[in-house]
Amino acid sequence: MAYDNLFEPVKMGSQTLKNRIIMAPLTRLRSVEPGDVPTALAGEYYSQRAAGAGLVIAEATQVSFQAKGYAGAPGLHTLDQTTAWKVIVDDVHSKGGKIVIQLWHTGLVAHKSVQPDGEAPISASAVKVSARTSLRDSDNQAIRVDTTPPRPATAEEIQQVIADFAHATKCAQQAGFDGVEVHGAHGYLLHQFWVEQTNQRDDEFGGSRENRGRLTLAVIDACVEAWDSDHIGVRVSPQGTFNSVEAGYDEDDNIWLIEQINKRDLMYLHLSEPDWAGGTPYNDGFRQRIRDAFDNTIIAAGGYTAEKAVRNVSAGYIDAVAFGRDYIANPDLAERIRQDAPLNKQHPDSFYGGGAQGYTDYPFLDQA
Ligand code: STR
Repeated sequence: MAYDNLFEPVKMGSQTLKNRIIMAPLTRLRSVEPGDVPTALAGEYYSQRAAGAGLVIAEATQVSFQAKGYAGAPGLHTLDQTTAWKVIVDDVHSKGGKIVIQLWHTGLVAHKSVQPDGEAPISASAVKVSARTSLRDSDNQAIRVDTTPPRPATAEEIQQVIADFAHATKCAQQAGFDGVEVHGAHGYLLHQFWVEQTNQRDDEFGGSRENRGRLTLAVIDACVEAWDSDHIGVRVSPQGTFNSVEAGYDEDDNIWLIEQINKRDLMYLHLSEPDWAGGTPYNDGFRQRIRDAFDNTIIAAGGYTAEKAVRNVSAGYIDAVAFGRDYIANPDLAERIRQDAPLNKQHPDSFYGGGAQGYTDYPFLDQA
């Protein structure tokens, strides 16, 4: 079998994943508003996929109402949300799956109409970038709109963001998740602090790389404090520009940040490689630098094929691979890779918003 090494179990902290094929966190914008509560359909969607995957990483989920940037993205900070997620997690566990949840604050990638009191969203500084977000029309369909300009977070708001990540981590633990992934990637709030383009602060959260990395590391530390290091992972997207937030192409800075993350002895590091969004692919030299900087499990995502995953796992650069769009369209993706079977056609029109169509109705191999 060509893809054998993807089917070897792998450690994730003190847990063991049955294989190395992971469902990437995928925004689907199907939650109920107001309240940002995930639906029962989400339980079906995730458990369909969790049965075969080594791990499911649930979609990016708000840590507060202020953290919201997209209409239809779920939260995990109220009792209603926690209760709804628990049903989903129980469903996944009953199918023998594992599931962690990605937590985010979207920062400037937001629209004032989804913010509490219609206020301007926070960011590191009042720097507007040409990002797009998504609202809902009267039929609950996703509509793309330009983001509205951000305002700089106050010192108190920064502390509140840190506390909100810790609170959401506690909610995740209560809901029964197998862990939490901090979204430090893709031009969202933590990344907006890390990047010089969007961070022009002159306090201890701006300027040097120590200062620009401070929020990401403080959030990780707060999540570890709320649960423990064995259940906290983090996603970063070094060397890639997303949501028009310029990554900054200083490899040394990015390796420095990974080294600081490594000191936290986390469950995993999740790399989002630039090429899925049109960026320059990593070279092996950079892959090796990341491997050398991080001792625990490394998951990589971004334009991966099974071939590329086998290669990078064999070389020791990564331990597991996460697939995004292929997992939207193929609930049994791992089994299809094992059998080298063809993949379903993707329907991008139903990626964001809507209901069961394009969500829970992609056929399994034995139904095709
Ligand atoms: C970027 C990467 C990430 O971490 C989360 C998301 C989810 C929402 C996506 C976003 C993506 C890319 C831009 C999208 C947005 C929904 C609407 C927006 C596709 C994948 C646009 O249509 C421009």
